Amino acid sequence: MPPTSLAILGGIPVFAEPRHVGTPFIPPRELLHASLDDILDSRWLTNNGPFVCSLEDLLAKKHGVTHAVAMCNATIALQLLFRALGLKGEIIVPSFTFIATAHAATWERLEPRFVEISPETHCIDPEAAAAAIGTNTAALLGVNLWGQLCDVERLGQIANDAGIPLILDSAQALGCKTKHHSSDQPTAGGAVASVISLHATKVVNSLEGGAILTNDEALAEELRRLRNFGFAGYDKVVSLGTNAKLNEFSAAFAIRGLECLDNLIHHNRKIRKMYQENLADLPGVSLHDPPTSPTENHHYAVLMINADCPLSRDELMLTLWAENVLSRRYFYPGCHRMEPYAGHPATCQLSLPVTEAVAASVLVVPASSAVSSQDVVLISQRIRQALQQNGDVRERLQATVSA
Ligand code: T4K
Repeated sequence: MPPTSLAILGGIPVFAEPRHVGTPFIPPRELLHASLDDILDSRWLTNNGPFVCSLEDLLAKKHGVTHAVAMCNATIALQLLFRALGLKGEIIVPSFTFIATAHAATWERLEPRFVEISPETHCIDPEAAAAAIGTNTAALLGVNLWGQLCDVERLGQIANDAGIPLILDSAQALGCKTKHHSSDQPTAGGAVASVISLHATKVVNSLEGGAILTNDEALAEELRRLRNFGFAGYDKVVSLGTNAKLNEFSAAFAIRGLECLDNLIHHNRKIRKMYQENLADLPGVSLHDPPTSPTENHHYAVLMINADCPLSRDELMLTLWAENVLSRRYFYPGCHRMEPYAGHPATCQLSLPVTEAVAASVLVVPASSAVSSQDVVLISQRIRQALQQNGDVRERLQATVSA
């Protein structure tokens, strides 16, 4: 059957309901209901309850570390980690990341020093990080973007040589493995700790949530105190803590999700492969698939739209939005181009050409458990059609802008 007209040109959107990049995974409802009954029966709702403890055990085993400290979200987890490590001064971070990475540091009065990424992986460029280390550098923060690991081995060497800790923002990287280990090891490369997110949009979620993974027992103990007002016993407060606890239902939700993780990753891999095959012959469109990335959670399907594409990245995005395909230009325009960093004297003149080029080319398309093979076929068809009818599409978009 010939495809119907593009929605931007007056046709009917290919989907009646929006298709998102990260629609949450909902574990089997009967299992969630059973967990909820257990929680209600026990009347233990939060404060390090049995589900939180089980989740921590599962996450620690899954990632090959001795401690997982559950938190209310990954942003606060990063903040508490910086605080527990007593960091002061600058922290080296890639600019191409979700803004929470930089904001968490700034909330803790650290100054993010933004550095370049590798164009192949989109993760922090280790040599750029090494070049940025100075006397005021407190830590090196690698971000495991798109569910893949950054070059943790090289970053670990650099941090070690400089005598500073390597920290990993693994918010997107739950379940990822290094090429050197058969078990999951996000703290590889000597990282002192790694922070995962369990936000609704992640491969497995706890509605809101996160966890810090570490092999450092003293650090884990301090993090447990910091997330609970600084309590070290019933009446004993030993430090300036806050409330960063995860509740029991969130923990149960994540446990049920983790039971499905292998299937989810299998599904994600299939979806990404389908995008790759369906879009292979289109000019200027490719799936980001770095060769250095042996195992991932494949949670994001990231298209690179370059100058050979008959439509710009933004034109293609708007065309897809009209189809109810809510593709995203993560992490445009880069943290250094967002406030408060863009207006900050230390950052306002900063030029990061690779970051800016990547941020101008990335288009993340719907993937994850809520996207079916048939969805990928339809989305790919619409992309193909949009490129074929690029003249009409551009004309319509320009008319919309000037109206
Ligand atoms: N570091 C990195 C590298 C990160 O990527 C993130 C988070 C963090 C740190 C901080 O972790 P958390 O503190 O959040 O634990 C989303 C997520 O909100 C954010 O967690 C994630 N990274 C980021 C990459 O994406 P937005 O604002 O772009 O999208 P959002 O939340 O509006 O959701 C995306 C789509 O999913 C929506 O368009 C609708 C759909 N959706 C969303 C929610 C929340 C649903 O269908 N149901 C839902 O419940 O940030």
